[in-house]
Amino acid sequence: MRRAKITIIGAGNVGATAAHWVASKDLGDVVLVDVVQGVPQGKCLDLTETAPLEDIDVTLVGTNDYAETANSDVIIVTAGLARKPGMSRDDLLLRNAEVVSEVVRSSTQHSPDAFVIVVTNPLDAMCHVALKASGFPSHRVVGMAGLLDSSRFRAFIGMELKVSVEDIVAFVMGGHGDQMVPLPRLSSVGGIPLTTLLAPERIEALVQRTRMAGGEIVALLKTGSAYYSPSASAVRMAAAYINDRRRVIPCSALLSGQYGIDGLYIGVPILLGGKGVEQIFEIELNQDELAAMQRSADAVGELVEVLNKHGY
Ligand code: TXD
Repeated sequence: MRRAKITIIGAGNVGATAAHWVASKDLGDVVLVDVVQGVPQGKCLDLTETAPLEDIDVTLVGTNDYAETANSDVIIVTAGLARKPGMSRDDLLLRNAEVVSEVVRSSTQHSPDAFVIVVTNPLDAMCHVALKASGFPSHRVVGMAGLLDSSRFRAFIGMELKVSVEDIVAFVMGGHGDQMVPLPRLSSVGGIPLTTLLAPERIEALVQRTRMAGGEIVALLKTGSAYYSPSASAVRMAAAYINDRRRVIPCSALLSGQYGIDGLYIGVPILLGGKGVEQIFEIELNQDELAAMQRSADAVGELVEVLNKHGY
């Protein structure tokens, strides 16, 4: 059987760590691409030299040439600038649109059947850029954000209740940014509603921390943004596709009327399997939650308008 081939574009913190997760999970062969000469090659060589220690057989190739990515099953897009302290995700918009457009066009030419996972910020807007640059159907272009945001929410609930994160389901929808929509009402611990386990003000504090979790790490690191959990989330999504896991997870997907939103990428629960986005779940939201989704969609819509004006 042919091994899965996973192209990761951007050999920075998220991209290189994603390569590490792919290798450590033996998920498939990796091609790591960057504009910077030597860095993807050096990082892949270093990872290759861990293979004897970790007892893994994956091949890792670092390159600056998209020809090497040909016939990839999955393309993970992390190329771009990371947020600096004080910089909003939206400041990155046009700079990263240029990068994402270029790298998606170059990579999808060589892998016309690939599943594209966008990681670069501002996330939901970059999904639009990737969709257009690839010309792919929308079920093969998704964004990674909700899985990370819900993992952060789960981690914070676990820390608060001192219980295993394994038993925690935390629900986060909406755009990736300050407008995300964590839903405590649909979150639970071992099947017990979160709202019966914690006081409303504690839940609100955890929700706020989840909203600001990316910024919390930027403020601590000072020279970059989070990368362990973002890369792990992207690789989980790649695994769901490659192994046809049919997982139900939040991802940024193109909506066509669900939640009253049409033609915008936004975080929603999807069924992620071997065909990509196989279903978008439209769950019942109360009025406040729907309004929060709409605010989130408006924020994404504004960015998409700017992108459209600039030809992306
Ligand atoms: O939840 C999420 N979606 C995110 C998104 C969570 C964390 C990080 N998120 C975003 O991912 C972040 O805001 C950035 O937009 C990307 C990548 O973050 P990372 O921390 O990996 O940034 P780095 O370390 O600066 O790496 C970016 C790499 C770097 O090696 C550049 O040389 C490369 O991208 N780069 C390119 N590669 C190929 N082609 C082009 N044109 C290019 N431009 C830059």
